[in-house]
Amino acid sequence: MTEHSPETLAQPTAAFEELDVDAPVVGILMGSKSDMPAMERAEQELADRSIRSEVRVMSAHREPDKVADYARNARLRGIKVIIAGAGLSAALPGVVAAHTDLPVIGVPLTSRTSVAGGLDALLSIAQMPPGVPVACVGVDNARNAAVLAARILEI
Ligand code: RP5
Repeated sequence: MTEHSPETLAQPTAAFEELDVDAPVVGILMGSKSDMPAMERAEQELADRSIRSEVRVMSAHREPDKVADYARNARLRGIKVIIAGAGLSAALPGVVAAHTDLPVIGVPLTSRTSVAGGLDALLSIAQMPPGVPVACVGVDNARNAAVLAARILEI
């Protein structure tokens, strides 16, 4: 019979206690607070499917270190898919994909000074170089990003 000291028994118990069953599996990012109305549709679609998500505002251009930290830590925190919406020169999804190998879904957004109805953001997200993929949904179509995330998760 194997003998267990109180110390060895305590280790698995402590590890189990650290598991957070409510931890989000999808990260929803956006470059500005002004993107929130469009991106809330992704959060709603995921909630309707009982998929846990978290919402964060961070700009690839204005807060590059914050974006890199989030992307690098996402997998360890239990995130499985990242949805990133941005307008104008929409670098956020690509920068996130540069710092993680999790699937990243980009949402090109229109904003007050968009060019050609969001074509600027659409091309910024879709035209990633080979080896650093970002999935791209339609302009302002955050709901489709959530549906695609659900399919990736097979939920
Ligand atoms: C992008 O610039 C954001 O994603 C947003 O769509 C756009 C405008 O941002 P604000 O000027 O409203 O902060 O970075």
